[in-house]
Amino acid sequence: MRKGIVATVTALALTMVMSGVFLAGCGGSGGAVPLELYIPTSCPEGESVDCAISIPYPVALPVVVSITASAPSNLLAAAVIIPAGEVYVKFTLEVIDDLVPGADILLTITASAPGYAVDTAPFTIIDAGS
Ligand SMILES: [Ca+2]
Repeated sequence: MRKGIVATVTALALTMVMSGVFLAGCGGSGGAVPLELYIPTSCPEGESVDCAISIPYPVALPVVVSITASAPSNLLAAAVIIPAGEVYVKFTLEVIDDLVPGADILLTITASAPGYAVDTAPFTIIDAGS
């Protein structure tokens, strides 16, 4: 029943701690703690890409990060969880081939979590031409 291009976020299994690594721009400015979304700039239909989300320092509770797309029909509801005490989680963004030729689609992917500043990244779905 899928229509158009669908991207799904899957595979939450792999986690790692970026010990001692602090990201640029995290200096306290009084604002919310920033999320950092790491995502390739594009992915062809039918393929998947490795992505990650991080926070600047570990916290005592898991951080549930919602992943959304600027065209909601292109991204199934997805959330990734940064485990308690960790600052980093990897996930996979899978772009499903709709088997219909069409133009490439530029999306904005947004990561958000309560108490954190959102992060966004551009992401182009490259049409497979089939
Ligand atoms: Ca297509």
